[in-house]
Amino acid sequence: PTHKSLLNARVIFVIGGPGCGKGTQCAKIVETFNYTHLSTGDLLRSEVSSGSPRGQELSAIMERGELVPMETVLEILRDAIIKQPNTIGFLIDGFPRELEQAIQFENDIAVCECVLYFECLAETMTARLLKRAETSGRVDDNEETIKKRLETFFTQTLPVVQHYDEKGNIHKIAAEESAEEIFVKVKAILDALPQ
Ligand code: B4P
Repeated sequence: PTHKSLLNARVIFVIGGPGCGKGTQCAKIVETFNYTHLSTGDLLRSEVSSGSPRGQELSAIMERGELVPMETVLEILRDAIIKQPNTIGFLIDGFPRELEQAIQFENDIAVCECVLYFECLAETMTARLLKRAETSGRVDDNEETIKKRLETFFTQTLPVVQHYDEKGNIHKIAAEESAEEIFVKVKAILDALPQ
């Protein structure tokens, strides 16, 4: 793979709408492949639970279903990446969520080898998130925020899909089935990457 600047590891972006199953698939991927899973959502939530002033601001943005500022995301992502100097690869989950994040990351941090895009109907994603809401305690797992998160995805993240479509390094994975069935397709894609 082509590597650049900060690291000597493969970089795979994992994107899709809210509730498409990206976090779920990443958890399965790391059971089989030796990659490091970094979820920007999880990183942001741990910044929130640290109780820092910045955390409070982030929580409010997430509760509105909007994107947090790019500089913040890139900073916490870069910090997390440099803590793993020996990994063979990064699965960067929930990123990039807007075209500018993709361009900035690839310019400043590393080149992305490929993108996994989980394609799912809005109704399916909504149903999954409402189910998760019963137990997650997440400020953004409620009907109103879910609507806004979907809208944010369609307006801000779909251009990222189009960008990598044009570059030709995106894998679109139908994500309506069970997590196990979806993982069979994911594994085949990752097995086929050059060693
Ligand atoms: P995320 O944490 O990324 O939240 P998400 O989109 O809901 O994905 P998640 O990984 O949690 O859920 P998944 O689809 O796996 O982002 C939260 C917020 O953080 C954003 O709204 C934004 O404000 C901010 N943010 C994050 N990254 C950012 C960035 N780069 N830039 C700016 N802001 C950023 O799973 C959902 C549910 O579906 C689970 O309960 C799961 O069990 C279930 N599920 C999964 N697969 C299933 C399947 N196949 N069948 C049935 N159920 C399934």
